Amino acid sequence: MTVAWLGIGANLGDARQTLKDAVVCLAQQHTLTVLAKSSLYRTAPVDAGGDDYLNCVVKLETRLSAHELLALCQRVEHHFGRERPFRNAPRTLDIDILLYGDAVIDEPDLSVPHPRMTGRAFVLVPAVEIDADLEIPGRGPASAFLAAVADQRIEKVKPMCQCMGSAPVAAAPAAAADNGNNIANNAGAGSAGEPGMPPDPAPGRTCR
Ligand code: A4P
Ligand code: MG
Repeated sequence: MTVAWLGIGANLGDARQTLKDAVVCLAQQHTLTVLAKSSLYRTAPVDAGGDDYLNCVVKLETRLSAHELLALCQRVEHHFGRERPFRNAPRTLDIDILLYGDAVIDEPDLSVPHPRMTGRAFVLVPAVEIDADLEIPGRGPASAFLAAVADQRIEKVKPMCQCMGSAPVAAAPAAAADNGNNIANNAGAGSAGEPGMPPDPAPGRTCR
């Protein structure tokens, strides 16, 4: 098993819904286990045009090889209508492999750690949200690169579902303590609602 990290982004169509659905789609793959997901972030396009992006980061565990994981990511992108009219074009869904264990891969179709991740707030901020001590193989702590990207606009998206609220959640102390990032702490994740979110909301309510 290898722990891998994915960067997910979208700025075309209903990006919020797509990111949510893409994480659910990943969580349903029998070849991997989603361990944690970050909050959603609204981010200014970096080296790209178009609308603001929504971005998040997912940490997972998999028995897929790095290339098999890349192929899976590309299948999921395709499923959500990804087209590539030109470089850095607005996209319905982009899933990049940020890290694959301690591997350093430099091949034509796969570079890991993702070569541009240390210069991007939309990757660093959500990754450090999940793990403040995250190490990037060959480069050092992810948090050490945050100061250099402080000028890139990024803001956490407030969850539309308020069922976690800001009030103490007596029935779910683990989920409350980790802000819902740790999928393993959330009973029913992957089958009863969004991973990282508590189980389905009351009937008639939308948890989105
Ligand atoms: N490839 C090589 N390494 C990897 C990897 N680690 N993960 C190859 C995924 N793919 C990798 O990818 C192009 C080729 O990269 C693939 O065929 C694969 O074999 P792509 O998904 O078609 O295009 P891309 O993602 O646009 O390419 P790239 O170079 O990863 O783009 P970037 O640098 O990630 O930029 N601004 C904001 N705010 N938020 C964003 O999400 N994204 C980009 C994309 C630009 N600006 C952005 C955002
Ligand atoms: Mg990509």
